[in-house]
Amino acid sequence: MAKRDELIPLYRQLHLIRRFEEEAARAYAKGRIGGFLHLYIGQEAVAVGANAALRADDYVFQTYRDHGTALARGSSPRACMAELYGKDAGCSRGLGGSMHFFDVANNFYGGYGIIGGHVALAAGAAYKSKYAGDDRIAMCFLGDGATNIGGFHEGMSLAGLWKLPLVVVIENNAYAMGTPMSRTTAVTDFTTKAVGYGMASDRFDGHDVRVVQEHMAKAIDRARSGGGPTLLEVMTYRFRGHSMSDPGKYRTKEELEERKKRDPVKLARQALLDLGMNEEDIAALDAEVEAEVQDAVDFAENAEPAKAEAMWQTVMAPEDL
Ligand SMILES: Cc1ncc(C[n+]2csc(CCOP(=O)(O)OP(=O)(O)O)c2C)c(N)n1
Ligand SMILES: [Mg+2]
Repeated sequence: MAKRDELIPLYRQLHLIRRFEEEAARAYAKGRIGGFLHLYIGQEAVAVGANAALRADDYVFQTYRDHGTALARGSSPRACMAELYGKDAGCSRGLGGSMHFFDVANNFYGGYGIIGGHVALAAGAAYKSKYAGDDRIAMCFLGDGATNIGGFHEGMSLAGLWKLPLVVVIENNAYAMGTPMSRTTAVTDFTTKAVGYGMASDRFDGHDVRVVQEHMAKAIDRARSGGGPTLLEVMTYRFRGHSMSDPGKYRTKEELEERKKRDPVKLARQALLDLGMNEEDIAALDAEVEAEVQDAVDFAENAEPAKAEAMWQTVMAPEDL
């Protein structure tokens, strides 16, 4: 029973992220959302499993594929959808869009377009924790393609040297845009990179949310208890293109279909059934999620556009900060 009760909110989050992004894709195709839109569909168990192991006051950083992480952290679907629509009620006041979600209240610190550059920022947050003597840890998500930028190595180097409470999570979805890992990286196992920085590491499958939660918890405990940083490589896959404009010609239909057999939302749903939850109760949960996503779309459609003055208010720190 306990296992089932623990899985229900995780399934709900997985399903919410999936449905949120499916509706975002639809709105994008209708021209309601401008700019870029990078979907997390297929990778949801990474963000949800991680969040289940984190504390609400831990610091979380992500690259531009950030919707799932923000929603898992607890950002409201309304504020997230409004951000995609470029509305003032968005989590970045409509100024950031898809790539730049930010939600201080939920300790979600972005949303960055410069891939890998944010590892140094996350190391900074972890340094703050150590310096202040609090026990908040920092978690930084990045893609397989982002490990070759300077910021990644700078952040890793200081984290290892100063034994910072940092967990660096490489979401290895096998591609950087259309480029397979074999063409970007000389090693096949990212955890070997941890050795050079004196960091612990772990590598695991990212499709079963419970497996993710379990492995994340170990790394988080290590960071929180003064054991230093960890590099995690989570094996995952994105079911959609890199962005909405990617026809995905670099992979075969067969590869995609094979990978979809390990859909994290379906796996969690099946696990609930195996744990004795009945179809009707799951359908009721799905209906709740459906209403929440529809409400977010309606809210975003009707919200006020981003305001020019917000740009000035957010460039300079307010005097009372
Ligand atoms: C410093 C930098 N160089 C190049 C780019 C262009 N770019 C955008 S996404 C991307 C690939 C990222 O792949 P990965 O890190 O594996 O993330 P994924 O899209 O698979 O989630 C690149 C090279 C960028 N945003 N920043
Ligand atoms: Mg990738």
